[in-house]
Amino acid sequence: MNIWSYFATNILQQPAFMIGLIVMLGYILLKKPWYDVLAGVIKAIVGYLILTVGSSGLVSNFRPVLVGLKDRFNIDAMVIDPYFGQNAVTAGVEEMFGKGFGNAMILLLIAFIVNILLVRFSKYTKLRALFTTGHVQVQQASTAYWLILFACPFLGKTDIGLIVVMALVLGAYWAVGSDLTIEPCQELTDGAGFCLAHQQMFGIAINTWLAEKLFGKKKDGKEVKKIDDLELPGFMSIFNENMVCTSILMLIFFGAILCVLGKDYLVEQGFLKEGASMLFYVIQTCLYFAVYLAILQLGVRTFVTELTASFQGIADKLLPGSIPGVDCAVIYGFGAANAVPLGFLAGFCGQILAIIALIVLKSPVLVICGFVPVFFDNATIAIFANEKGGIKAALILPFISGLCQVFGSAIIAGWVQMAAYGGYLGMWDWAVVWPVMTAIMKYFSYAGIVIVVVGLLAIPQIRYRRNKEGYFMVTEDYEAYKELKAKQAK
Ligand code: ASC
Repeated sequence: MNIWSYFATNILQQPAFMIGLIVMLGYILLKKPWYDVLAGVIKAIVGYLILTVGSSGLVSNFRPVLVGLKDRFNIDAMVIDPYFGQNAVTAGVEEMFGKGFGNAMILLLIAFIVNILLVRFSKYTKLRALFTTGHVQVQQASTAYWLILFACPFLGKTDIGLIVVMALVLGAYWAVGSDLTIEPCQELTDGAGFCLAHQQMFGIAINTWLAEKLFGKKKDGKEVKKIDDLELPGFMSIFNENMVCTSILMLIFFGAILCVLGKDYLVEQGFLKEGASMLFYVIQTCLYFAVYLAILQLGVRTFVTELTASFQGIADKLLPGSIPGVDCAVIYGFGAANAVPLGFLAGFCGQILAIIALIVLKSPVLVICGFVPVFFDNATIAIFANEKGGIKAALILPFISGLCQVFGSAIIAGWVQMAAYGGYLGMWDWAVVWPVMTAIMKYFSYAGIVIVVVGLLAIPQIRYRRNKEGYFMVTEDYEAYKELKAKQAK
């Protein structure tokens, strides 16, 4: 148990070291000389840590701005954000269910083993993706722990039975969800060899599909207009450059919110020094958005090639046909860079509209936007939507996603009573997919658990049967897959 918990806290839950371990293992299996292994591991860990500086910089800089709205106007609302959700579980699970939080971490380990086994037996399960984003797994294990305890109180008699059932559900969700992102990621990155293991995996699959179906190639064969095809006239052309575009959009958007919060509030909270210039504080804070995005992209460039090159060793020897699932921010290094700020803003409009609707409808649960769902989900969805359906899809689908995040979270967190503890995870899959799974388990009890697990595991089977030839080719030989797709399209 001690070894497990040492491994869990220091490696499994720290994606940088988890990725480092995977790279080391992969290169050793490829029989690389020791110095190549060492260099690869260092680049992978440093690259991932750079990515973390970017993403946590964004979170720590902009979360207080959004949450500030709640304090400033004294709204009693729950924040939809993974960290607030995590705090809510830690604070409430004992009181609600009489079960300690420690079990949630054992759940994480067993669910991860379920994921590995499902991929190991890909011949039968048709699952190809390994989850590597441990910090996200911690948040999801906590929330799943609560949701399943709520849905299936009858499981609670023995801890072992409870955890095993939970691990089956969660492990299947991890394996099936990340697997769903394989084709969208491979097509977007031209076969870079990774997929996403995050909190909007079903969201990516569904929105990519919708983008193609609703906004994709027209009947007359004309290509759709993507963000990068947009030729803006005159002074607007400066928006073509990502850094300029992000900076200006964020200056307008966060600048307005900071002004609404007001100088007094900012000084009171310690964000702004007494007597400092408000104007330059606003400018600097907002421009940091572009700074952290640039850092994030540097991190991606540093570690992705190491990870995917070394993973070949694991795919050859240990987990045939598999690829690693990584943080959603990795995709910001690919696709149209301007989809990131645009998706964020579109998603934010959706969330605000939904929040206004909750207020008007006098919902018992009010919601405040958290930075992580509004940014990381919607920017990610926009990148995929733009690729398949162009700029319209990249604006409309994240907007709808913003509505789903708020309404879905309000409904589920109100129902399972997590709202009372101030937060809910709030990311796409957890606002849309998990509420449905929770409801099925709640109303059909044991049969519900079976429906959920079998239903999840049926997804890759159906997808495999629809494209037997290309299914494993997409991870094993992307060039051949492209040829096959071109042939199929004719
Ligand atoms: C999350 C979460 C984060 C971010 C990060 C995005 O869900 O907990 O810290 O998204 O992973 O890069």
